[in-house]
Amino acid sequence: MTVPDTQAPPADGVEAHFERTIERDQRVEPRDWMPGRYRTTMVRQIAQHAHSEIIGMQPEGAWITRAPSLRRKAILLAKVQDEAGHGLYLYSAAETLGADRADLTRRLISGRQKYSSIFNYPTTTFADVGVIGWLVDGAAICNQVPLCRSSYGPYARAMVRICKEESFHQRQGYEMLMCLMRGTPAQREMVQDAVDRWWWPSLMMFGPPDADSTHTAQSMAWKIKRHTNDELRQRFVDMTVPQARALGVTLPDPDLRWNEERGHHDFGEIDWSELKRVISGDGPCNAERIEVRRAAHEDGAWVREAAAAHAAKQADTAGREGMEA
Ligand code: FAQ
Repeated sequence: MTVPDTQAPPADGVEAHFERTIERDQRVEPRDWMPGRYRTTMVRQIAQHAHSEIIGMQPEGAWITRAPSLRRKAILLAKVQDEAGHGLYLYSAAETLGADRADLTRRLISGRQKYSSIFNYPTTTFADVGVIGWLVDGAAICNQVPLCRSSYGPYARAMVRICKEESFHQRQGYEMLMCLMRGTPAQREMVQDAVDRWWWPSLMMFGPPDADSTHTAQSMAWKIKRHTNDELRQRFVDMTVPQARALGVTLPDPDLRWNEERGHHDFGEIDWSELKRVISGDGPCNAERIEVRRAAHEDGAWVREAAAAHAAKQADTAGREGMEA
């Protein structure tokens, strides 16, 4: 692991200062002392999040050349480009913790670091692009708005801008689906089919149930996470049901109903074995996603080499000018 966990033991009071920062809801900043496990946890979560944004460009990106109009193509290009931008903010946030970006990329393409399960499903029709905007960005917003108050400063700040853009993405997805639902019966069927395929994987984005979540308790204590996986999943269901009704689609869950007593929707059992399978590399598109990422990385080697050569030349020239002055 390249994450430096080798800081000298904290001088008296430094650990107490960290605890107080958390307790008072202040931000931990890159130069502050932090426990090695806090640093490792932050790098793990931020790197997985960055990888998700970058791999997440692929399912929708596959439709850029096949978008049904110039307007839809321009919107989709901008969205996919935003996702690349989110990945870059997040890799930069990971670097503030001492992580090395090249190393994170190696970990992703060698399967040693995870990315969100949701991006291992195929996009078989253009309606999938709308449903990703509505459900996947919708779930991402639910999960990420509380992360704007995460205890690690650079991550929390990156999340503010990311959430603004994700909200816009969610609206464009919903708008596209509205448009399709006002179209032909075949277009409405296409939307319903996409909803049927993406609903359950979207619920899995929030992670395993609380009882099986390895990191939630510690991440909540450190105020990295502000809500548990199940709390956020419930919030997403409650938020999405009325939107589905307005859209005129049926969510594929016969057990989904309002529970007056709880003040929430009840919903059916999630197939956790599917989430485990997809996380462990055996989803419908895992191999393809990694292969595409690996090829893009290898194809980009000349750009990295040229940029490094240019930087070295600039430094050399600046050094010589400095000596002559
Ligand atoms: N997929 O103990 P927990 C997006 C792993 S961005 C894969 O509950 P934690 C934007 C977890 O890492 C979507 N792995 O873990 C977009 C851990 O493994 P580890 C990404 C999963 O961290 C939209 C193990 O299982 N968002 O959509 C998943 O407390 C449209 C145990 O789990 C983020 O990354 C999963 N679904 O909670 C882009 C948000 N769930 O590391 C393009 C930030 C769990 O021990 C198009 N991350 N795992 O080997 C988080 O909020 C948290 O990390 C959770 C997981 C909630 C994802």
